[in-house]
Amino acid sequence: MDLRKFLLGIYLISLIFMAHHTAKAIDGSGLWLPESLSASKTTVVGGDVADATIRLCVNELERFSNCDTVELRIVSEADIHLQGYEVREISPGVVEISASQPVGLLYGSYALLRAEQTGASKDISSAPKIDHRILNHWDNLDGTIERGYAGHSLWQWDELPSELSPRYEQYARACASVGINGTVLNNVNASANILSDDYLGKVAALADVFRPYGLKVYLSVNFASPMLLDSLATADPLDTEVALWWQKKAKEIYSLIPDFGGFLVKANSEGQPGPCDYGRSHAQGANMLARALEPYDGIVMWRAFVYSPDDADRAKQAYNEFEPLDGQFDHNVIIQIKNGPIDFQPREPFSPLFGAMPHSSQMVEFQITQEYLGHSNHLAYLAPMWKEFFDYVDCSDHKAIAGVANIGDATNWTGHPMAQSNWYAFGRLAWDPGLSERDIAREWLLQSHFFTSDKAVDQVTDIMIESRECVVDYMMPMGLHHIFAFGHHYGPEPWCDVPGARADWLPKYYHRADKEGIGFDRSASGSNAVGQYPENFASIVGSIDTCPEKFLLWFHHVPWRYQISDGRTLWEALCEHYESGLKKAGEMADLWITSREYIDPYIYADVADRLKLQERDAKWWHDACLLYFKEFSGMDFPESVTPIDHTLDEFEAVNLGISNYEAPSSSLLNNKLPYNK
Ligand code: BDP
Repeated sequence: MDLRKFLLGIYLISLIFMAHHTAKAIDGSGLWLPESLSASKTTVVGGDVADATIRLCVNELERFSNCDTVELRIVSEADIHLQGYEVREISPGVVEISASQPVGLLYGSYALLRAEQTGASKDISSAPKIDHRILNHWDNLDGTIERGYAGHSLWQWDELPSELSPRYEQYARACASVGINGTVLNNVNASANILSDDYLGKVAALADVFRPYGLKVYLSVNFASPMLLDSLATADPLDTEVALWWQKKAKEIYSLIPDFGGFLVKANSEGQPGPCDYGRSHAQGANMLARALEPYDGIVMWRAFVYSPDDADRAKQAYNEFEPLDGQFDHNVIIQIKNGPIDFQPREPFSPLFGAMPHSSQMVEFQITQEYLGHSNHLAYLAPMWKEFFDYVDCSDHKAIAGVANIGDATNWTGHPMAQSNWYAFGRLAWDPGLSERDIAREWLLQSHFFTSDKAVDQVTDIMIESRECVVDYMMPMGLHHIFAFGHHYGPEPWCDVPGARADWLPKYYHRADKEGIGFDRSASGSNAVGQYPENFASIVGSIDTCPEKFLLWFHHVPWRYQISDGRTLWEALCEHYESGLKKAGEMADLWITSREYIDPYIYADVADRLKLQERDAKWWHDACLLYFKEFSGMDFPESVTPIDHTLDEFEAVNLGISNYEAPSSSLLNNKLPYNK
């Protein structure tokens, strides 16, 4: 061949390769997964080379590890915990990974790749602290995602089962790389259709893609499915026909998906059907389903997110309803409890149900999607929030843990590029709640393809670590909660009144601002929600004088002139928190700018724009809330407060008019907010 043509060919191929490589590096589609190819040789020792999971290990290691040789070894269960692994560098360039199951080898392989990418030691021995580490997708069958801010659902129901998007496998790979081993595919506000023959075939196709990655499929089910799908007269859990219907359904599911994980159920909550419709208890409902799944080792995750409009304090209701049922649940039922007693607020104390049902299995549900933390517009690294929960609640005897996913079909998966870190951190903490939020942030930063130099790592780690407290400060400091705009939960509306709406869906129910003070009195002389907590916690938060500032307005109605321990009045302290949130949001944006040279230009620009928007939203929260609360406090702003150039009326007139599955665009916000006008 003509040498010039040959060289031109090579040149073109390398251009294509570079373009491809660069494109992947900047659009966020590659997540934290390794991308640079290497040429290691992998030897399989003592494992079944035909096993699909072992084949995956070989494939990942041969493509991405920089070791000369990696030996994979299956050992006995007595030596290594079921899903655990041991990685040992036995001589320079030669690493051995041992596990008792193929999936352990897979986790060990990803641990080795992680160590290589982050420069950590290659001698690692690890086993998950919690068996089932599950993502909950609130995806509807029409492709929308409830509280999803990264586009539409990943699941292309119209194309399944015949067409399989390559993203399904990439999703499973990302999950497995951080140890996530379960996924609930559909919204807890479940359509009964997910259990139709048609949809089960589609679900089975996804399960087939996920299986080699150790990722089990679960489904959210509608408790009234027997009525909705097959016109049974009732869904009463004690009705024999109903129980039989579920048994047959379970048999059908397991014939298609032999390793199906089980059901997630939202019952008698926010209008969903459930056993209480027939005068039966949550335990009777859950057990009926659990017995249908029992022969196949399936589990039921039964949510404790229940509250009714007429009870005095919503924060007490899950406990009131579930604690008396302790001991009545079958062994394969796990009570799935949100981390806090209300609803995924930027800060809540832990739910008092944890630890209060010693004879029942419990699991925590976190929300990774930022329904209440600025959607995909705001940077909020959530590991510090989850660690705060683990500081109070010991999950070591929990069998499972769930996180409501922030994943959609957006090119970068999570909308905000930095929100990938929350998917990552959820997986890492689900594996080991003892890991530190800072270490996880650094790990993610070093593996994400956004940063062109390790120099960015320190600065951006600081941004991440501060970010959640920053959001708390500019939105709802000192224990304030749920003062969001109605419906979409973006932006402030402490004044919100919706005629006919349930009181417990409105901010005034929660902040209770009046001429005397602000906050919800949950002390012994108030709703006595503190009485549901263990004595060592209750005695501290129960008194206005010892309650930590971060929970003060959660547990107490505090007079505006109340002296906080350092001599400031409550009003001054509240103003300072809003001010500090605003300041921190500005600092995050500035720090990002100073890291510019170490950040991929596309990601740099995208995040810089979002940080600017976040800073303006922080000003919006600051201005609107301070003006509103000032009407009650009747006190002036301290001098430190950044001037507010707009009136409360202008903020009250803001109406974004968006649904519960979109983040407002910056042009919508520019248009609706009083700034720039
Ligand atoms: C709330 C959401 C709502 C969910 C509900 C739940 O606003 O969309 O359906 O929780 O968890 O946070 O069931």
